[in-house]
Amino acid sequence: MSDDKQAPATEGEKISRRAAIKKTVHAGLAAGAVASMPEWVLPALAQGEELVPFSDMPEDYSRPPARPGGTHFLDTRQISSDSFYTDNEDFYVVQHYGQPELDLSNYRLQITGLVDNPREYTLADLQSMPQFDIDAGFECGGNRPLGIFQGLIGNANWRGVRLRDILQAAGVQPEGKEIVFFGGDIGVEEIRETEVEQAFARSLPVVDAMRDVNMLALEMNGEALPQGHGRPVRVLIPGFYGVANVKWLTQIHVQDRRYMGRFMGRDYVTLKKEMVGDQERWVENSVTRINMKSAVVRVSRMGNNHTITGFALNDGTPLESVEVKIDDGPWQRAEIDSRASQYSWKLFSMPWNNPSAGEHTIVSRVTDVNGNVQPTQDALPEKISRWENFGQMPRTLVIS
Ligand SMILES: Nc1nc2c(c(=O)[nH]1)N[C@H]1C(S)=C(S)[C@@H](COP(=O)(O)O)O[C@H]1N2
Ligand SMILES: [Mo]
Repeated sequence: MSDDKQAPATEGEKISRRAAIKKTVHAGLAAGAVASMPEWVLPALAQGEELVPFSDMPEDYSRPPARPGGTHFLDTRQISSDSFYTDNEDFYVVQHYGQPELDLSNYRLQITGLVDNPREYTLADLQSMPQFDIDAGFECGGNRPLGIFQGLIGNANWRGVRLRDILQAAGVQPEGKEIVFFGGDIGVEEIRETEVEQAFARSLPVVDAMRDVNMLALEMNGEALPQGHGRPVRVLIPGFYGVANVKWLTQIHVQDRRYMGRFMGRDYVTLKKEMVGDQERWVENSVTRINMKSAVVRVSRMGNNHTITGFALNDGTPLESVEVKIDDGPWQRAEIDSRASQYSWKLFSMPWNNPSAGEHTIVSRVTDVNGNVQPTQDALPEKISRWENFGQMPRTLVIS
């Protein structure tokens, strides 16, 4: 998957990669599904396939298309075996200070701080370096069932430069402990009754930053990174919540202490009860690695054969199983889509034949190879935070 040290793609190779990825993205669109409706109102359906509505979802639930400069949620009923790669136009969009338009011809990525060789890269410099690609899915740390049905999630094929190559070329000095990534988006924060300009920024300890899967991404699903997703360069830290993936990257700074900006130190911080040694304490932690989760997002039918579909996502720890439970029945193993890889989302599906009429509750749970099982909502650690919602999420529907 991560084709090491490959030469930059030729234009021809780029076009065929793009075509191959697009083909899998669009294969599931039924021709003229419901002619009078805009395409985004209803999820893609195969010939003869019908969506079974969830009764926990408003009947007219829909997500408008992504608007320039705005935010966007995926309608997770769109997630089917045909949408392993989320369309660039439909991949969720979140940012906190608006979307800066960087001038590509004058773009510079600065490497500063505790390094032997501070330097700047133009876009052409980055494009001429060895590239690799990786399938990675991620969600916003604020993703949740309530109201948005897990819509802050997506999965894509990313291509770019290995972050480690950049850090090694810079020569991180022994005192360098923390790598800070600054975006070109600037907001005004009120800190102690003082208004100060702040760039969006996140940081990683050097050991985390040096993982070989970390990327400065230039392409998403075979296309130049779209404006809303950080054009021309974003950070991609596979296995971490979306907040780690700094868009519109302009500076990488190495320092000898923790970075304490809003999105590391105050926001995207979870307060939860934890054992610290033998003491139970309330602990605040920055949102980092994705907590293992799964959710059912779609039930469809062809005649009386139903299919339950969902996703699992985690920090890259290999999974043992995804199971689905219908009402008070047994946990049944679902099939995990064969395109799943370590950091991609894992789509799962399970046939549900001849269900009885009436209301049903469906829930999934994922288990990793270390025996960790996705907990029910009730079994989650006590937490005061809107971040990191990974408990089991039952869905309800009515079979008529
Ligand atoms: N520069 C910058 N990068 C950012 C953000 C931001 O506000 N500014 N938001 C982060 C958050 S909170 C998320 S969830 C992801 C969303 O990435 P996407 O819009 O490509 O899905 O971007 C991250 N990167
Ligand atoms: Mo986020």
